[in-house]
Amino acid sequence: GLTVPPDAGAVSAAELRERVGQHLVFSIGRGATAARLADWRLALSYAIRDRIVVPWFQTAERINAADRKRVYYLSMEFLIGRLLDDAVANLGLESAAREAMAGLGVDYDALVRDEPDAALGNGGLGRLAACFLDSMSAVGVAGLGYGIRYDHGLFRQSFEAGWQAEEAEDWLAQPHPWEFERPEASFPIGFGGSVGPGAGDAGAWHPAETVIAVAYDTPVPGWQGRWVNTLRLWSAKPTREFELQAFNRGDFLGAATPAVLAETISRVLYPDDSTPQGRELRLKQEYFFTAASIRDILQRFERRHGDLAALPDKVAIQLNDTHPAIAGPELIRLLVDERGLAFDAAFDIARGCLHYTNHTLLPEALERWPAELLGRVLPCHLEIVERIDARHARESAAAGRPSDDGTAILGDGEVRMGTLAFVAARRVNGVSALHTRLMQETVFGGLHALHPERIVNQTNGVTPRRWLHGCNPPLRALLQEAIGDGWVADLDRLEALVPLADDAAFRERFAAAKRANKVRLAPWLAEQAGIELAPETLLDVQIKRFHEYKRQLLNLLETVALWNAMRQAPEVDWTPRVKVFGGKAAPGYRMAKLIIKLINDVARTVNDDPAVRGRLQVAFPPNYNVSMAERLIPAADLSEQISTAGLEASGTGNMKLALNGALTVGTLDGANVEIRDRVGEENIFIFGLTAEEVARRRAEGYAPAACIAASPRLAEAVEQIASGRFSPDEPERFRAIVEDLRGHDRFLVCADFEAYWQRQRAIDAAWRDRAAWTRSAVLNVARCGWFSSDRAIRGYAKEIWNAETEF
Ligand code: DL6
Repeated sequence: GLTVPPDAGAVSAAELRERVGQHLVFSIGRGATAARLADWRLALSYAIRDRIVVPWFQTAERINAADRKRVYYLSMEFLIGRLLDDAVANLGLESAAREAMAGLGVDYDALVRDEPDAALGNGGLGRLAACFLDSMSAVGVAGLGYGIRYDHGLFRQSFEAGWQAEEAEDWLAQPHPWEFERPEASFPIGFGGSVGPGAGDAGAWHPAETVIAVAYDTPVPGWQGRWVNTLRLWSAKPTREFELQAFNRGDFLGAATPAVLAETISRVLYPDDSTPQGRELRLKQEYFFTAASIRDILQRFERRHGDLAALPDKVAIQLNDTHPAIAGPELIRLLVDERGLAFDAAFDIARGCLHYTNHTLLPEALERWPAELLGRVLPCHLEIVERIDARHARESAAAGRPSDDGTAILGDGEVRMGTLAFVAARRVNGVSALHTRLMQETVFGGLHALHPERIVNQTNGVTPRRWLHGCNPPLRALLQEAIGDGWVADLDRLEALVPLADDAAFRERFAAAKRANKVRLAPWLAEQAGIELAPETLLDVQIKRFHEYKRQLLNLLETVALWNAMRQAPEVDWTPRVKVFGGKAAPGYRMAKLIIKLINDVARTVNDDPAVRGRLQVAFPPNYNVSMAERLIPAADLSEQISTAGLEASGTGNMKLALNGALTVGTLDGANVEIRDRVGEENIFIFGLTAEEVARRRAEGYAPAACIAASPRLAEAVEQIASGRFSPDEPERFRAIVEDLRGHDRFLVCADFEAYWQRQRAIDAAWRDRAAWTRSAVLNVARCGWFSSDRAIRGYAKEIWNAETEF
């Protein structure tokens, strides 16, 4: 029979305190008097981790005993953030942990804040992977995440005279208490070399270079510790640490070279978001973690099962974007070269297991590798890609499709990874209803015609544990009193709040929770950005990666126009606002970095201007990350989701903010559409061109100059930027921005400006009727339960993976 885990959280404060004391001495090697905050944090983390290990084993036992289908989530990025508070909450140990630490004279909150963010991701795609890990444990999917254990995660951002500067991030400088090194779980991974005659036959590939992938496992406890999955991250190690002969010759650098070269592979996360990487190292990273994961998956399967044809019944592999798309060729290679299957049989097995999530339609973000590079780094895989392409062409021809329908994997000397992932997958999904429809109609139109059943939608979601229960204690407490805590594991229960939106007393308490979050934020915002946040001020936030299509520039132009309007009409009773920007730009993305500088220059000008004091302030706290999001989101009143329609695949920040009672100002893009459908048109501020209108405007030959000429406030703002109003020391500084706005404006900032301005003034007015505003905010919370990542994971399990959920 199955062993049911005991209540994992069953530990008293006294017992926990005892365990922390023991870990401090015996795991950290420090006495209480000498212990620093980090020592206490590590000691508590180990004591908490102890509570996870038994349920972790028991989960594995249950999965094995029931021979459950396993789900493998392959992702180049996991943007996890801090783990201590999350683990404590999942185990229901908050009061025990607080009491235990208070008894030891240590402030629990300071300890939580001491933990560095695990920032092994860039943005949405990586954070989605982290939410999905949490939800796979919460609903009880037999899931395992695979990724890379980067020594350095996403860079630390600072501002030097308003310009973004990047510094290496250092999350492993102190011991990382959540992981277990598994030196026995390691695989040699080859690169380069040659393919012997008869490629695709046994042992045909002779790599020139080999590194070892070593596993590090982190347990991922679900809600109430009922189920614990694993995140397995691979680290690159040399096959030989050290060249002793070189050392003996006195060549000390040469002696260390093999280690340095090998370890380079897992050294650093590529900081680029939505831009392709033409770098050989990036390709090696992708193959490195994918190959190690596929071998691990096959090994686990073969320990229990004999017949490889049963692989699709027992294994579902989800490719998070195309970064692990080499999984198809790799799995086929292992089945053909090392297991002796015929190519077609191997292809069918691979296609039975693999699934691919697309996260962007931006042409420049779709991965393509030069065939020459792929052939050099992975010669055997290039040959397999050619065979997959040939088979795809045969299927296409048999279905009567023209041979030049643009769906070939190889073309123009490149390998199109999106096409490869599509062809080798059983299901391909988009991440919002609109995005999925656009996939079918545009980028994957030809492939969709050939395989009309393949593309399905799974709208993104966010974990309610971190993004409501964890980050918003005042609202959590109010919800507990009003509707209990069933919503934490079943977010649809928030609907019970709907009638309370009309209850004035409840609204007052809801508004008080929001106010408490703003009061909590204020000192931090003052310290980070020199801003005074009064609780009655409308807190307007745009927090996300910097990209032109996300249009931080539209928000900034409106800020400048508002500043002008306030100066020109000081007698008007303006609605006071603090605008917060947060986000990083890829280090090589010049335009995004120039926009960051412009925001900082405008912020300085506006914040120094006594004419708008107490009315308009602009804050740009540096180094936006998961922990900063956890601070800002509960306090926000207004959520800026203003991308050019058709370009934001989904968004997840939009869901987090609405779930915490911020109203959205947004375009009909990505999941904004579904947020509107749920919260109701009257509780969201939609503006601007639709995806269809954007396409039409572009097809007609869009000219931004006409939009600028038609809007005196936009013209004034652009002219001020052009003339150096915000950069008197260098009037030409923002020329590239101005020229682009006037001449090209690829993301239709000017076309949407007036609609956005009007919407913002409607928001100013709406803020003045606080009862109505709060009513809308309550309804946003009440109706956003559907955006739980638990719902998304149940959808994947049922409609894509064909896998069971335990809870
Ligand atoms: O699906 C997660 C997330 C979406 O919510 C965002 O809309 C989308 O921009 C983002 N994409 C990426 C990078 N894309 N690539 N490749 O993070 O995915």
